[in-house]
Amino acid sequence: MSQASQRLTIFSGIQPSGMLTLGHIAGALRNWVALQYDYRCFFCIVDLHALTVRQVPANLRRWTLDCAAMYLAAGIDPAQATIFVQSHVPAHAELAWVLSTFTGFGEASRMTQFKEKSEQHAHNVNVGLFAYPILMAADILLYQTNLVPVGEDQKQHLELTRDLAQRFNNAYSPTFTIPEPYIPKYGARLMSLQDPRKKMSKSDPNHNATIFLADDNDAIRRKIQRAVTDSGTTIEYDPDNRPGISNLIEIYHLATGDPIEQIVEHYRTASYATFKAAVADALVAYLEPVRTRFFQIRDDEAFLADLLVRGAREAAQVANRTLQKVYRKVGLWSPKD
Ligand code: ATP
Ligand code: LTN
Repeated sequence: MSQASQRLTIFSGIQPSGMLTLGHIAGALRNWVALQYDYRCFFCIVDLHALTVRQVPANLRRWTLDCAAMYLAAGIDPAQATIFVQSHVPAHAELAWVLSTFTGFGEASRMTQFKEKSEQHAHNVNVGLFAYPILMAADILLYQTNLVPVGEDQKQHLELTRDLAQRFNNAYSPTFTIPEPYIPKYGARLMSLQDPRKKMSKSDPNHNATIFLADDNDAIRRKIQRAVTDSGTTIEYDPDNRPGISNLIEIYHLATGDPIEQIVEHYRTASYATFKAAVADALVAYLEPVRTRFFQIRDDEAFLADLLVRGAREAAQVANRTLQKVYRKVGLWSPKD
């Protein structure tokens, strides 16, 4: 067996439903990059998931390529990892159908993301939004995934994925690897700069709430300077009681790699204005090279198309093997029977 095939597997994905944000680096991309040389990695652009919210077709197409370019700009090495678009590998939707027949209605109704998104999109609470975590389970289980690096909000979906895998394995015979979440200690939930009790999101209508990875230096500085904090006077890390300032400390940590304790020690008595200026400087220095690489890579659509076609081919080989096993176990007839 070659070394590559002995490595454990990682799967993760991001929806191409807007320009990616600092939250995606903090909760996902940074860890994908750190783990990519030790694992067999599949990094997916989950476009079918994005359909659960009504999309402008031209935007969805554009954001799909943006997303691929951003994976590379953030440091994913295409020689190591397989990068592909979910809808290019039909096995995802097919396994999701089978898994949906193993999912309880009540179980799916308890997903907090479904409850939140149904409130946000009250005019379009569609069945796809309800089935969203089942498609996510299919994404993960098709690749016999060991580890799923995600932000904190995805923990509950991972639990459902594990439950479904176990249920199927128990009903038939071992079929799926049971995946573990990989959630970072800091940056697992970067908060909105305008309302630090809410997650930073690419779809927030208030653009001042979110650092987009294509924001220029002026926009980054302006957004950090305007970030909502509290009326305290010390720089302390206390996410429950001081969420605004704690979020800025996490952003500083993300941008510099300095330990949280050291940052707090250094800035404890600084004014909020001084600390915000330091956060803005650090973030500009951190994001500028990512943005420059992004625009270079994004310019070459032929290269991106080639990468994604190859990625889908590689992914389909692995995915189809699992899907065929599942079809056989549940009793779907095939001419080979
Ligand atoms: P949106 O940003 O539009 O709310 P989303 O979070 O629902 O999107 P994706 O964009 O698909 O969904 O997120 C993909 C990955 O990025 C997930 O692992 C998620 O946990 C992580 N992520 C997204 N936003 C943040 C954030 N603010 N902090 C930490 N991780 C995040
Ligand atoms: N639901 C995730 C995106 C996602 C995902 C996945 C993440 C879809 N399929 C598989 C990890 C593994 C979200 O963050 N909204």
